Amino acid sequence: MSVVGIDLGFLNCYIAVARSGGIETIANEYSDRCTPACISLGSRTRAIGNAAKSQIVTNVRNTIHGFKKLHGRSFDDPIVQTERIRLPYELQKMPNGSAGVKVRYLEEERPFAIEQVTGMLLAKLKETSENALKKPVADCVISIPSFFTDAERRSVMAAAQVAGLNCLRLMNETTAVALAYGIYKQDLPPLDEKPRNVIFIDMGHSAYQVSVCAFNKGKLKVLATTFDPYLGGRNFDEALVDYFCEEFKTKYKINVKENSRALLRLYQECEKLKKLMSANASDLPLNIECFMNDLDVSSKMNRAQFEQLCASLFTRVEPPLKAVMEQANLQREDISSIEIVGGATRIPAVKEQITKFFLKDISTTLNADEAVARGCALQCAILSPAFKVREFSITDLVPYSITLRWKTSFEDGTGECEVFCKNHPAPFSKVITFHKKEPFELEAFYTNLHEVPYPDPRIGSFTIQNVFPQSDGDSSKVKVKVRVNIHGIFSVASASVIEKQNVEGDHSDAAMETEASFKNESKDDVVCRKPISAPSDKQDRLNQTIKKGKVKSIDLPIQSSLCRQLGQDLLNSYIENEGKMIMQDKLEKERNDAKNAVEEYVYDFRDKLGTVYEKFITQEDLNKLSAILEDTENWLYEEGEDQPKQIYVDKLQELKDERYDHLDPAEVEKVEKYISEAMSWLN
Ligand code: ATP
Ligand code: K
Ligand code: MG
Repeated sequence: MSVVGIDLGFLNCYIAVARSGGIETIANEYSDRCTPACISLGSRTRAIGNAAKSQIVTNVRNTIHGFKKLHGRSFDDPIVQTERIRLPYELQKMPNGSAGVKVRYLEEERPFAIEQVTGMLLAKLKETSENALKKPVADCVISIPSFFTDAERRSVMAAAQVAGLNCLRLMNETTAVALAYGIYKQDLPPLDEKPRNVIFIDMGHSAYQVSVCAFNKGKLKVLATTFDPYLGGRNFDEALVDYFCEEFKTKYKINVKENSRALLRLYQECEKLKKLMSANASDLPLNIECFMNDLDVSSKMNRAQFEQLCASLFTRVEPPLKAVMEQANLQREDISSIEIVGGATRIPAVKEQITKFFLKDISTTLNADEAVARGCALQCAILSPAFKVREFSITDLVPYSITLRWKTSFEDGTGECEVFCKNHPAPFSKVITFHKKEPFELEAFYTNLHEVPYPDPRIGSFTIQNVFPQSDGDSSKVKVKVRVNIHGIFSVASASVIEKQNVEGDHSDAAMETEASFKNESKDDVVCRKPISAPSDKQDRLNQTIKKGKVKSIDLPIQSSLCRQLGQDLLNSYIENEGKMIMQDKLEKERNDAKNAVEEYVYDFRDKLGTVYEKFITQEDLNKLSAILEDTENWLYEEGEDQPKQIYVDKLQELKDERYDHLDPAEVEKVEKYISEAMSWLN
């Protein structure tokens, strides 16, 4: 059992793990705790994370980044089309209509679905955590924005599967932060007292999220969440880029936007400048050498100018703050603390907007970069039976209200029922009772599309099968369980028919058909120590019969058709392909290592010939060996530049054999022993 939390950021990913009793954020092979959400495809191998980031400017069209918003969307989705304009690599419509990327990989033009792209990134993060924990990792908790719809959530779940991860929970980013804040707090009010209300604010690279949570001893409840899904650090970068592009047009007569490489460099420099301006209000320089047409460009900016330039962006900070207070029905004085995380909250003007609204100082006690990952790892620890952690109950919420619609047999009408209102506690199950004589279909959709940052209200349709009239011709009473699960995903989880054993039926049942009555079943799985598996169709198809006095309940099969759902076959092919690519990367790495070994041997041997071997080698042997080394070196740059691994392995062996052919093995051994002892002494 592994305990791993992953902050899957638009720009930056972080991993936290449970190790030696505590939660810690871990570093990758570059000793960096931040892994860039970036993948670079090459002719032989993939680079993921830091290695890929350095290729953004050099391998422009095959380096993928900024893809978090493509999940669960069709290629024609307006958001996908907006993102597409910004991206320096090509997007492509996949055969199922969803958005994918088109890049060159292994000397071939290749499409990758978004689940594959995020799958690659997650596989890298998995590997990093395996290296840190020194054991295989599967179980984890992954963060997502609280505003993600079902299609987006399911797409991230699929990506986790592609990476070989078992995601125990998709956790809303601000909820993860709330858990990281609350779990160690010793002074939370007792259960029977007024809770402590805390505001959590996360502004990352691509989005801005706010939530308000109520804390009591051992529990947290999310009261409301609000967001601007299109406001983040990148908008400020864009404002700077636009400004300098205009300036350079007149100053240098260059059109930066026509040159994707120059544009990417300008983005990088503007991001740096933006960060510097957070710490420094005076004029700061922007210098880029050999920018375009061998031209060096330079300019400057100060914080006041920046704030003026981004004035319209800063006005977007307040509305979600106002909305969250309204939704939770709270006043400023009800708020104990305001906690901010996410890189872009470091911008002074963003902080000012928040302080101005709450008339209160903001707290920066949480680690702005790592709190999301830490919260996810804590949640993973709570869910893991193998790990002992303080009991802490987390109640999240349903971000958008959900309605069910079905056909009624009367006047060709339709019935409708809002099953979850906005901000309803989640995870949660409810049972709705229908009176039906035949199989029926339930359509689930978002009630108020204008609240949802997604173009399609449909969630999915669910057909309740095997429904027949009672033996007396009456409608059957069908109980349908709907739920929003631990990932925040809606489903019709199960259905059963109540069969009357005696015939003295209630004849008014038929008249009730249009009305579905429902009851709240349970706030299920809020504190759970076992991973909850999503309800499988197989389970639903088990026609289990439970005899209960005079009635028996028979489970009914449900056929679900979810919007933008990845089919199992496609998912399997992605899983298989990821395995192949991992193998290809591994083979390529081994090949490279074998080649490097030859190169190193040549240098090391030459070095020793001139020093330690000199005393016991004849001039003739020395000349021969030097020639061999020179030949090998030349070979490495020419014919041997690009050979299969075995060729290098053989080459290395040849060199080793030559050494013993021309040198006294006993002497060589003595020298090697002496060197290794000296090295260990130095260490
Ligand atoms: P998202 O949450 O949207 O998925 P993310 O989690 O990858 O994105 P973060 O790592 O929280 O994003 O934040 C990255 C953003 O914060 C970048 O735009 C970066 O430039 C910005 N940022 C980081 N440090 C500073 C700073 N000192 N001043 C201004 N901006 C900063
Ligand atoms: K992040
Ligand atoms: Mg983030």
